[in-house]
Amino acid sequence: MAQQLSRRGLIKGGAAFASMAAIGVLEGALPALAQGEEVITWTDIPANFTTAGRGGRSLDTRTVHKGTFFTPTEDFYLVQHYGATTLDPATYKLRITGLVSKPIELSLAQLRQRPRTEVIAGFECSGSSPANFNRLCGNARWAGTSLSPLLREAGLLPHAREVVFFGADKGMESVAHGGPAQMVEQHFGRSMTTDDAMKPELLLCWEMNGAPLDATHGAPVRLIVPGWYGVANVKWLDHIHVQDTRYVGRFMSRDYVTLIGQKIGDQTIWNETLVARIRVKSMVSRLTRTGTSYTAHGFVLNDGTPLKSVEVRVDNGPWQAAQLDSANTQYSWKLFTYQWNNLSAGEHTIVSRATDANGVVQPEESVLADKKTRWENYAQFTRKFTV
Ligand SMILES: Nc1nc2c(c(=O)[nH]1)N[C@H]1C(S)=C(S)[C@@H](COP(=O)(O)O)O[C@H]1N2
Ligand SMILES: [Mo]
Repeated sequence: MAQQLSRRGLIKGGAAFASMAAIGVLEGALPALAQGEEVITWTDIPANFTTAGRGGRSLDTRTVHKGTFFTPTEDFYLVQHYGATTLDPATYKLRITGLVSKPIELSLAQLRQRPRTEVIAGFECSGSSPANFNRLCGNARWAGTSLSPLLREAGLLPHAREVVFFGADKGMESVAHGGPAQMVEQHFGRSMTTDDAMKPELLLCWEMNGAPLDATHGAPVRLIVPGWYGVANVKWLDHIHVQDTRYVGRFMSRDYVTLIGQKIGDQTIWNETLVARIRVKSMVSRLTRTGTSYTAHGFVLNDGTPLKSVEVRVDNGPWQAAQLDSANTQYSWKLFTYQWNNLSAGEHTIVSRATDANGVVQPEESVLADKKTRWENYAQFTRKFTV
């Protein structure tokens, strides 16, 4: 089964992940442990599972979350379909074109003069899955300027329906719409409705975790769409185009589409939907022990809907309430901990599930059995460890 993204498409299976060029997570310093506290190693990840990353970066195969609220920038995973692009900040221009009353072109300096806003947002690549130990996610503080006032200044025309965000990165794509396949060079592009694009939380971002955005994360400017999967957060953003029809580029129609069988009465419909807002997902990411006291640390990613509960279950015991961290914000990942005492020597399992205020419960893996595509792996993730 195809499991991951590569620079040009899919790489098959876990072993090939080792040669993957598109994604890197750097092993960073562990946060200080309390006196007598030790980290328990997961046994669900093979000890010899190693991956090489781009530019000498290496993937941390054991943890996606080392206990800090913000993912250090050098630990933040990377995905780029056409490779990383370097743009010259001195000549950079952001253009807004299409169905607007006043097209806009701004230099980086002009953009940076606009009111500064910050948002804490966590996101996950929708290709993150148990096959890669769900590591393709992170949480950061992003700063830049709000998108909606700029779109308002450009003046969306009454028949504007769709806002397309193009990156400067591009690649050759095979296009066969009712004729022989042709190779066409295309920019990375993603879109959303004008209503979604006008939401106040969207950010034209030039700063990550208090430092200038780096080239791998989309410098000089990327889009941040809090509450949406990684793919919506267009890096190297240099062109926003407004139109009256849906944009159906590769990353909106061929990739990043979820096909799942849905039972409606006695019928199953095969619904294909766009990867957009993050479906509520939690995972236990770190386990520590102090004497006979154990603490599970984990996080929830979702679309910003308030959470009703996060629960943790050890072995096949009852679901127990976890504690949410006070640092959590609407669009951050939501850290949680669960503490308990005593475990018999041997193998154990631990799993978490989150429920949002609308009553949406993170499903068991079996519920997603009829999902035929590899995106949006939000099932409960059972971890294994030995004491
Ligand atoms: N221009 C551009 N933006 C992009 C991509 C890309 O290939 N090109 N990849 C997307 C995907 S699939 C993900 S998951 C996120 C990853 O963001 P990060 O590399 O900063 O973690 O960027 C998104 N933005
Ligand atoms: Mo992604």
